[in-house]
Amino acid sequence: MLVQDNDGLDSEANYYANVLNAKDRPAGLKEVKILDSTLREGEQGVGISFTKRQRLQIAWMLDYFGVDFIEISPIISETHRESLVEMKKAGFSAKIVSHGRALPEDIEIGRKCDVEWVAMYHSISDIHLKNKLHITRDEALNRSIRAIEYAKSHGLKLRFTLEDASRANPEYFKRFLSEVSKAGADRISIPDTVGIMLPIGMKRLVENAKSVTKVPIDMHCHNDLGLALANSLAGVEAGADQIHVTINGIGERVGIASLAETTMTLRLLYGLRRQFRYEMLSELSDLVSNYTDTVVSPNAPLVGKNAYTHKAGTHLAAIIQNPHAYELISPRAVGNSRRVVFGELSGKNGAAFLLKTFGLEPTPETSQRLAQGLKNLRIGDLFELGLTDKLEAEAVSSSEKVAPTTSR
Ligand code: HCA
Ligand code: CU
Repeated sequence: MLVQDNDGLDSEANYYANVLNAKDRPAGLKEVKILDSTLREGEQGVGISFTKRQRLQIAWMLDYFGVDFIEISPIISETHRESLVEMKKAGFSAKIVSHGRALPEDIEIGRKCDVEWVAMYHSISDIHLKNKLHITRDEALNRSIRAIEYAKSHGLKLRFTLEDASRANPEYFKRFLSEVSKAGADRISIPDTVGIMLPIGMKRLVENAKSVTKVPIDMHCHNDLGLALANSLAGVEAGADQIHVTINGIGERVGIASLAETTMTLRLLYGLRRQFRYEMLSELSDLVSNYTDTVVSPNAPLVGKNAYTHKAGTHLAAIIQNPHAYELISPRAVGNSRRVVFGELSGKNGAAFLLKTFGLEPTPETSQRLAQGLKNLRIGDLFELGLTDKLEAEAVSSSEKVAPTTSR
């Protein structure tokens, strides 16, 4: 095995980048929690509907992976309610959250399933109040406080979500937050429901929240502009201590931050020392894509098929010496695997590797000729090979025969 340094998680190669990223952040950041909403937000994704068995298996695996909360909405259907009950019976370490509207009847459904935590949401933006709920700001607040009091009077822990918070009037947002906190919310979710925020805006929003409440804050960021993870992290830097994710980032429209990207970024770039089973990430991703009709993009970070596929000969030459030349972390750290594409970009290093794989002894001349031959074919990528540990070892010995390389 070529990788010796903890799969690159603490690679020295990243030193200067880490200085620029200011890796050593305040101790608080080492405490970030993860709420997985694959079974709630995820099921709101197009084409996604799990069976009870699938839900239970996903929950088992998420619990084993190490998330703090698993969210599901028992108000959707009887099978969702039954799934929640089974999840409760399974005795997970993760806490189960029953998600619903800020209405006593929704809270009651969760309560009957014997949950400790309920989550309730209420819109607070003017567009939602006017065009979705047809109520005034005061009515929205009163309704929410009544729901919180109902939950509290039944001894439940509750998270209150200020839906569409990023587009709400800032004064109303603060007033709402402080009232909700006073009424007894145990956590508060500040979602970017339509994915409109920039990281700097999200930081300000959380700072505004922090100026009026001490209740712990969740980040729930939608990915409409591809900024879900960046915005979640900005919120965390401003003091939020939990991020909502789903496997493969699935959810309403284009979804929210993904479990893999979020947990690995926290580990790699923020030095979070949580004991997540990162090596399950690819399996979790495959599981959800198999259970749904959703294909994971080959370009998906960490878990995509191309995340560890190397093509240019110069890259291949470098990674067979030290994979961290072009890989942040080892594929095995996230349960993925390394591949090499052969074709017109292979160069003499790729050609030498290929000769060796086919049982031929590469020399500088034969490698050069094969490289030229691959180029002359003019058909781009020819084929792809999984790079096992054995092949890697052989690759090193073949590259030593071709060295020195002039292309770097
Ligand atoms: C929804 C809205 C929500 C809630 C988020 C949360 C959002 O679909 O119910 O409860 O933290 O994006 O605002 O997903
Ligand atoms: Cu959402």
